[in-house]
Amino acid sequence: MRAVYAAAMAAASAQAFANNDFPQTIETAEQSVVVEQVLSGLSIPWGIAFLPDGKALLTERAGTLSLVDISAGTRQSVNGVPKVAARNQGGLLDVQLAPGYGLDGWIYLCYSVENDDGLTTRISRHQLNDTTLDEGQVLFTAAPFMKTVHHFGCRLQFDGKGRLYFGIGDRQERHMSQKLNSDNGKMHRIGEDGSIPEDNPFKDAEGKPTSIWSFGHRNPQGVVFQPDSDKLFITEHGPRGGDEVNIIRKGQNYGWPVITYGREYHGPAIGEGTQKDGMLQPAYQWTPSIGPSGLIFYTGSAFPNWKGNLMAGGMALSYLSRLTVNGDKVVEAEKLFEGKGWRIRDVEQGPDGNVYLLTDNGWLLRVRPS
Ligand SMILES: [Ca+2]
Repeated sequence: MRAVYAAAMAAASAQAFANNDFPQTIETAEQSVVVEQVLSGLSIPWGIAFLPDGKALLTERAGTLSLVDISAGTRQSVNGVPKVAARNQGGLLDVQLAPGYGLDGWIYLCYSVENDDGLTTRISRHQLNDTTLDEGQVLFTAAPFMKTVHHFGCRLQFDGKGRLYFGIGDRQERHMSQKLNSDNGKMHRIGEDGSIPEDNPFKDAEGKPTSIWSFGHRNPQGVVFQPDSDKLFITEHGPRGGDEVNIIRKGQNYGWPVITYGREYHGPAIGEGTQKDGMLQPAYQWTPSIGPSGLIFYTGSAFPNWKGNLMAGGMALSYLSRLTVNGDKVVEAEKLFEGKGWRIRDVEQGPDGNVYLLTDNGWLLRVRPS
């Protein structure tokens, strides 16, 4: 028995060792790829955004923003990052460039902050001078602050028409997702300057529009527009099972916690089943949960067979989910890099058309054609 155990451990550690060797050539359904390590030693890298000069900004959840020289494989710390509350799932989360970055220079950050009432998610924008961020402008602070340390959202996506979209999780108070009097459990839409668009679907008690764009969400993560359509795709974390891809439509209810394909972590069903009138169905659902993170539509020319596919990072099941979309449905799914043990926290397409991954091992990886 002991010998069997020792052999199993040796095999496991040999595999783990092999998984840490780069570059690696990996066969996938469509083609052979090479995975290279650009950076290692990061602490829960959470988001990456490529600058026009080919460098990138990279967040680590504990609160560090770095300027990465991708070709040299080096990074410099950026000063002036807002103070974040790095507690459990909270901390410095996403980074995005304004669509007009080349002209206006705005860099958007999303992170958790704390006061006496608890924590919440905040978005601000800043100018980067050399390696220092200015004080910037706070654009959005989700209400209310809460003592829980989970389900903050928050990935940022622009539509290129002056609007910024992002999700805020239910903060583990699931009833909030169905009520329009809090920001939790919602997708939001604000102006690039933080203003609330007049044509948003819901009004507050005083008749003013709110930032809420859709509701009934558990913990939205990836947010991306489909190229050549106006469809907004998101991923969200289910409970045990029932992680979802949703196509977001203005003012609609996505069901949580009334309908879900997931269950309580201790086993029982949640809510009223999987379908209900007035609540939209997901375009796809993962059971068991993959723990989706960053999300892109691949548009590059480096991988012609992946063009137009959704790619969702998976943390719980440690693979990159490549999804073929047809209309409003996901019709095919491939598990890329399964069995490697890479918890994939973010996925981005580089200006070179290669695919970049952030993993909880503390790596920035480049995936290129072999
Ligand atoms: Ca749902």
